[in-house]
Amino acid sequence: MKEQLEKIKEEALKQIEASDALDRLNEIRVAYLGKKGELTNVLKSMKNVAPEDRPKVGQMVNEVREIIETRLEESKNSLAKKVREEQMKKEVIDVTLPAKKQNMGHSHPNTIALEEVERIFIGMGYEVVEGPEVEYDRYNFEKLNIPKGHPARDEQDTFYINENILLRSQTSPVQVRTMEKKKLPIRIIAPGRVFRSDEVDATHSPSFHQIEGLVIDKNITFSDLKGTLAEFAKELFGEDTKVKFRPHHFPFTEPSAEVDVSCFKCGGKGCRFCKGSGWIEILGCGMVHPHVLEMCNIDPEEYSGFAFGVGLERIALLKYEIDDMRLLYENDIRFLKQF
Ligand code: 2NL
Repeated sequence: MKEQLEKIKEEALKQIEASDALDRLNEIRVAYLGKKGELTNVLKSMKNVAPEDRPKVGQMVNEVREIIETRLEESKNSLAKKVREEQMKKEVIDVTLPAKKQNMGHSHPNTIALEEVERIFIGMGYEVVEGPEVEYDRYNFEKLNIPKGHPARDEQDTFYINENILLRSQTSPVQVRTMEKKKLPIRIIAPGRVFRSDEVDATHSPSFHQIEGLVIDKNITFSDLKGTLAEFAKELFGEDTKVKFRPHHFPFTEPSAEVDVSCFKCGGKGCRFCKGSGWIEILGCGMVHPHVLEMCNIDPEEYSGFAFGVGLERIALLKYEIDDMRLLYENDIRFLKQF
């Protein structure tokens, strides 16, 4: 009996020694100490032991059980410690590793151009004003000297919501609203989305952006308009930029002009960029028509003013030498990344 117990003990300890997983230790516990385990079997066979030897054998079984239990516990603890250490090693964070590069976006070229234009006019004391994209016919046309039946309505062939409400074809209604509030003098720019029934091509879109400017005060003359736009052109395209005012017609200004800037690519000699002319058209402008002032409750005898309108996309295309307006709306990352 003694040898048998000794053998069980040796065998159990050997297995414990060799085991390298908590699961395995549990198996050993069941195999030796469990209900159907080896030690329990020994106890069950006590009936074959002489009664006077039984206490001694019982004690020996208990000793073996204790030794196996102790060794199991020790092994369990050291295995758990090893597992924990390995886990700690695996999960260690190397704070000296270079960080992942953040993929930062940036402003759209339209926005960069808009902020540039705003910066220039804010520098000259202008305020930036915004207004609704859905407008009354009255503000978009009537009060700008474009009554029903006027040919200028066809040119700006507009999206109507109903007879009196439409998607604005220019940001002038923002200026009309500002004039109506009657806080003079006025020095504002009105940037925003406008709508015209144009087919999409390299230079047209049914929705684009405009920046209009308006100045109303006493003694404002065409010289003020020329000086202001000359300064704007210099800031936007470079110190050497010249401006040229060509007579034009708009219903809401009188006199009216279109403004060309000297080509910033060739300096005016003529190149592919300016199609050989040395000049690039950038905006329309004029002195606010007296009738427009009257319709906005401003006395044209006392006040005068000038106004202008620039296409934002046109500025962005010129400044960044983009040859197709559609690229500005497609939002292809490969294109946008370049600005
Ligand atoms: C263009 C250039 C322009 C204006 C816009 C304006 C606004 C008011 C009164 C008078 Cl409230 N004028 N805006 C003036 C001249 C030109 O835009 O090519 N437009 C079709």
